[in-house]
Parts: sequence; structure tokens; C-alpha cells
Amino acid sequence: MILGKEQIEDSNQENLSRHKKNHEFISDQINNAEEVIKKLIDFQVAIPSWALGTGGTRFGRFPGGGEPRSLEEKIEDIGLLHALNGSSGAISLHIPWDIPEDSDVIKNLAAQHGLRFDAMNSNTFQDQPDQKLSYKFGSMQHVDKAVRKQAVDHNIEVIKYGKELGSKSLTVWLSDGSTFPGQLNFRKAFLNTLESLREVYAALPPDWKMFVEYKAYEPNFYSTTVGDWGQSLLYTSKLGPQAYTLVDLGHHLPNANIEQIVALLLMEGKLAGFHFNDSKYGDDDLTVGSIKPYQLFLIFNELVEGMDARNMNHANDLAWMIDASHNVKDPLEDLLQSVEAIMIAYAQSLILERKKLVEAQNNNDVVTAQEILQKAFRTDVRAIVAEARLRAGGALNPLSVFRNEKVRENLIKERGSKTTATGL
Ligand code: RM4
Ligand code: MN
Ligand code: MN
Ligand code: MN
Repeated sequence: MILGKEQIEDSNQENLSRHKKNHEFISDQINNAEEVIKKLIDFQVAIPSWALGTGGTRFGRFPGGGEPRSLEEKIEDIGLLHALNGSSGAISLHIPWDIPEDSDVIKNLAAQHGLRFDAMNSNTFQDQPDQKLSYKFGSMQHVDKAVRKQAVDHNIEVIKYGKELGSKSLTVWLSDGSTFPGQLNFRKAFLNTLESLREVYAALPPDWKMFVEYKAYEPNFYSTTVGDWGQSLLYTSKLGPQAYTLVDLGHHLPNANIEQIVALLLMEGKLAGFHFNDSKYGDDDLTVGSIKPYQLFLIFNELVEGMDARNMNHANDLAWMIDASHNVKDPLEDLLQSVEAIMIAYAQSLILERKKLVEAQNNNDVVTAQEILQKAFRTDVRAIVAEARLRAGGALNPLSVFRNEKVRENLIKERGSKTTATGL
């Protein structure tokens, strides 16, 4: 066993008296601490199977060793995260990177670690070795009906795997688009994509959701056929009530007002999927909260406000997921940091004095409105987040347990120093 319950408990004992002081201090400052802690315990963020290895860049990859070599080992890695923070109770699979050989075995293993299967992801942005037709010029948008059919069939196969595992949603991210003006006809590319998505939609079980993810550019650099939230919303509105838009924080053009996008999608009842990460320039897939923590807080503020306005359940009505890639950090350490950043931003938006904010807005009191927002953002809620982890059976300080118990060193001993996880 790489990490036992006792090791987490021992470390918690050592840190307990200091934590208690911090927790008391912050609980005195806010009036809904207990309610916040309950919501934090319920809030689970899915970990993508492809974020457990070193992603690298197109210039190179510098793996650190001990990466998961199979789907079983990916589940074990997420089990470690979940044991440490109590908030990573779901896994998101990418097909064909994660084809389960025996779904029952995989399902049982995940259940042993307290994990459920979040959205399934299809992949029509790469050619697989045994594939008949190429996606070089797109998949669902392709001028050749046979290529479109291949992409549709693949998505239907992904749904089949998801059904076996107990997943309830499919995320479709398409790299389709064009790299040069004139390469394609925008309208025809859109209509072909819509027709293909409709065929996949028709194969959805009645209790499933389909998420259509948008992205401004990359790998195509002139146009993307699902390029922004307007285009995604157009597709999902035409598809029907089981189709929703997925927001990935890194998929916008610079300085886009993501919090406003989120608010309007929620208002329309069309937001259901979410990929957390952070970015300075593009789809950088950096650690959540590492570049723009205030933006993250503002997004959470809109999420909480919008979900409450629609009586939505914070924990279950949206599919929360991290979508990250690691160039220089240990992937597991990075994911611990990302989950912590998400919990902090969520807690801050839960302590925000919302009634006072509405009052300030109605009085056009801009200064007070800003003060209310920033007061919440500048409150150090880390002890509340730690208390939620403690009550969920996790570690007060996940990162230091990870390091002190030499988790990575032990994984390298078990799996070797030259490992490559499937994924990007
Ligand atoms: C894309 C997008 C998708 C993810 C792939 C690997 O940029 O974010 O969600 O499945 O990367
Ligand atoms: Mn994504
Ligand atoms: Mn991204
Ligand atoms: Mn991405």
C-alpha cells in the first residue's frame, strides 16, 4: 500500500492544535461557517485520466517517473488524491486512451477507492493506428460522409463504454476547423457537424447528458467549428434538452469575460460541464488559481449566484472537472494544488454577503459592491477548507503528507522511473 489511513491520521494529529486555532478564528469572522463546510464536503471535482502523466509541450516531454501504466493505475492515483483531500471522488475517461478491458473489474476497483465515473470523452482529434479514415481535415465537419460516420460511430462506442461503467454523460470536444482562409465553407462545416452531433445525440440513453465543448483555436489556427460559447449554444439549443455547453477556462480568447459567459449559460439552463485550469495566454492548462485567482473567484461567484437562482444543487447539477496538463510539476502534486484552489474559490463565494450585494447593486453603489466582493476574496478561508477535508477523512495538509510519506518515490519503486501514461 502506497499510503495508509494511519499516515494521514498521524499527520493530522501533529497539525491539529494549530489548525483548531485557525479554524476558530475564521469561524468567528463569518456567520455561515458550518453551512459552508457541509457544502465543501459535498463538492467533488472529477480528475481527468489524462492529467496523471506528464503532458509536456510539442517541443519536449520531461517525465518524472512512476506514472500510471494502465487504467487500473490511473484509478489508484486518483484514489490517492481522494484519500488525501476527500474532494476528488470521480474520474473522467478518454477513449481510446482508457478502454476498459473488463468494465466490471474497473468499476469495482473505482468503487473501492470511493470513485465514480464522470463524463466520458471521445477522441476524433487524433488518428489511431487501426483507423480506416483520417481526421486530418476534421471529423464531424468532414466533407466526406464516410469520415463523419466513423466519428459518429466512435462516439456511440464511447457511450457504450460509459454505460458499462455507470457514467451519465459524454463530452464532445472537436478539433475540427481550418488553418487557412478558404480551406472550408463555414456554413457547410457547421451543418455537417450538427448532423453528426444529432446522430450521436440520438444514441444517448434518456438519463444521459451530452456536453459540447468549445475552444477558440488550436490545433486549427484560422477557424474552429465549435469555436466559442455562442457556437456551442447554437449546437446545444438545436440538439435538444439533453445537450449542454461545457466551459473550459482556457478555451477563450484573451481577456474574455468568462464570468459573464457562465452567468448567461446558467440563466438559459444550458451550462452543465466545467473544465477548471488556468491560463496566461491560451489553452495553457496550468494549475487552477495559479495565474488569475480573482477571475476564478468571480466565476465561482456567478456559478453560486446562478445555481441558487435556479435552485440547483451545487454538487450534482454541474459536472465539475479539472482539465490540466503538466510540464514541470509532479502531476499529483499539481492536482492537489488545483483542487485546493477550487475549494478556496468556492468557499469564498459561499461567504460572500449576497443580500448586501443585491442592495448595493439596486442602489447603484458601485464602491460598496466592489468592497463586498473583495472582502470575500481577501478572506483567508484555508482553515475552513482544511476543516472540511478533516471531516471527510482527508489530510489537513495533503501536500506535506504526499511529500513526507514519499508517495512519488514509492510509485517510482513500484512502477519504474521510465513510465508513460497514455494521454496527450
Ligand atoms: C482539449 C479539450 C478537451 C480535452 C483534450 C485532451 O483541448 O480541453 O477537453 O479532452 O484537450
Ligand atoms: Mn477541456
Ligand atoms: Mn484547457
Ligand atoms: Mn483544452
